Formats: sequence, structure tokens, C-alpha cells
Amino acid sequence: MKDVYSFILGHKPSCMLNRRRFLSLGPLAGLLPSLTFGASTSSITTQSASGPLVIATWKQIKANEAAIAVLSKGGRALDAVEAGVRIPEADPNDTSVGYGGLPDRDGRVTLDACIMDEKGNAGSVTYLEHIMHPISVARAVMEKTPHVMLSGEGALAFALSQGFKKENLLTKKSEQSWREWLKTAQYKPVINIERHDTIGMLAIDSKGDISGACTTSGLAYKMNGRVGDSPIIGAGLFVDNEIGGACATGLGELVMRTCGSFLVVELMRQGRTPQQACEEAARRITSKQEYKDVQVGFLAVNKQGQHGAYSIQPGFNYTLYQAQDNRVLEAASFLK
Ligand code: SD4
Repeated sequence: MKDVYSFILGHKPSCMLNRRRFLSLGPLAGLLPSLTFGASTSSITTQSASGPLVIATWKQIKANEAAIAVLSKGGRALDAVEAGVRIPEADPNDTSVGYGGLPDRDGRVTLDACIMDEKGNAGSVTYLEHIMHPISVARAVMEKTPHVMLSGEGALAFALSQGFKKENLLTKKSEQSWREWLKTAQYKPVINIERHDTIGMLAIDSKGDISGACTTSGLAYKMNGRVGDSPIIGAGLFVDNEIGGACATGLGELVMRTCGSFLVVELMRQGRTPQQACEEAARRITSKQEYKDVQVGFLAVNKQGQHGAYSIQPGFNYTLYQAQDNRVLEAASFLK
């Protein structure tokens, strides 16, 4: 386990910090939509949304299709993202989400998920066991309780009270992988391979409303009790329907320390394009934390239907549906 601790605890010495100045315009920011900040030359445009949009981390053609099916009937972005991310949650071959997710080091499949709607409502579950669709439990937390987040046994009890079925989520294949891992019990993240199915999804519906969802089984062979960025509002996901939405994938510890998705949305609020905002959020990580051997990727959309995607390492891809085209694209990256 030594390796994971050095990744998780590793900060750069302060002399290496290269923090960009963060220009805050406060209430003036909303009055200056055409200003561009930072070194990038791309500028904010007034491009309007060309109909519904869905964007998801990694290769998620089928998940996007499920979301598109909702949007094409005039459905709500919230319903679209829930329907979308339920696809990998139920897929035993997706080893970083829901059913089939790789377990923690004690052999337990523990799930994290969160969801946000266009009104700024949020719901989340962490360390949820035995329920195939944590995203739907997160939505129930949002809609049926006075809380934002339920965890562990409480989240499971709530799920069961809502009619969710208790299931064994550890597939034979995942159990075998875990038993193999136990032989050495050495943890080392493998960039772009180990966690390639964890899904963050953002959608814009025909009304122009934005919602988002994020769901994962977290890092394979993590310490029992570990919770990542994916269920943390503002880290793995953030939506502000006036501005846009963002989600993150990769080593959650790096994302949590910088409130990554919240940061991306706030940068867009201050005038950056989604692309510029994702790049700056990645730089916020690389200027302060050890990043050489780990991956973080951000996706963002703004109210105008523009999107951004950026990662620390090359190899982060994402699936975009826009203008009736659903395709996998490669994100630009900090390291080349
Ligand atoms: C976590 N961010 O638990 C998740 C894992 C992930 O692509 O997104 N991997 O840290």
C-alpha cells in the first residue's frame, strides 16, 4: 500500500509552486461576458446551444445513447444523466462503476455517486454497498430527504426503504482480480487503464437546462472506508444552471484538494470558456501536487453549449453528443 500513500499524500514543496493569479471581478463578472483571461487565445463566443447536448467521461457511447433517448423526447436533463450513467452501473464488464466494480482491499464493493439538477439541488451517496444503482439512490436523497449526502449503512438503509434491491455486486471476474492483487497487495494506479469506466456526465436539455451525474466504485483496492471525489459536490461534479457544469475523473484525492469541478464552473462564471476553465483547473493541480504518475481529467459545458475537456496525462477521452452526432473524442492534455 506504500505507493498509494505517496500518491495520495504527495505535495510539491512550496518553492515549486507556480500559482496563477486568480482575477476576481466579483459581481462585475457577470456583466463582462466577452472578456478572456489567461494566456489562451480562444475567446468567449456567443455561440448558442444547438439542441440537446450530452458529454461523458471516457468511451461511453451507450450511456450517451440512453441519455439522448430521454432528451430527444423533450425530457429533462436530470432524467437524461440518471438514465445515462445507469448503463455502466449495470454493466458487469465496467470494472469501476456499480455492478462488477473492483472492490476495496478488503474485497468490498463500495460505491460513490452524486447528482445535481438545474435548480441547484444535489444528492449524494458514499460508501454504499449492495445497490446496483447508486445514482438513483443519490437522486432519492436529493428529492426525498432534507439532506444532500448519506453514507454507508445509513445510505443502504435508506435505499432499502425506498425499494432498492440488495444485491451482490462482486462479480466472479472482479473477485478473481482482487484475489490476484492480494498476492502482492501493492497499489499503483495505472494511468488511463485502471479507471477507464468511471462516469461523469453532463447534459443540456431542449429548454437549455443543465444537470449532471457522477458514479464510481472508486479506486480499485482502495483502503476500506476511502471515499473519492465522485460523490463530493464541487469536486467530482458541480452544476450551476446559470453558468454551466463540470465533472472530473481520475485520482480523486487531487480533485478534492482543489474543489475541481466547482473551480471549473467558477472560472467559467468569470469569463473563461469551458476549455480554458478545464485547463486552468488542471494547472491548479499540477502547480501544487505531485501529478507525474497519475491522471485527472475534467469535462465542462457552458450555458451556450460550448464544451471543454482537458487532462493531466494524454489518453483521456470522452463521449460527446451534439448536433445529432455521438462520438468519442480525445482531450488535450498538460503533459504531451
Ligand atoms: C475516485 N475519481 O474514486 C474516482 C475514480 C475515477 O476515473 O474517476 N476514475 O477517485
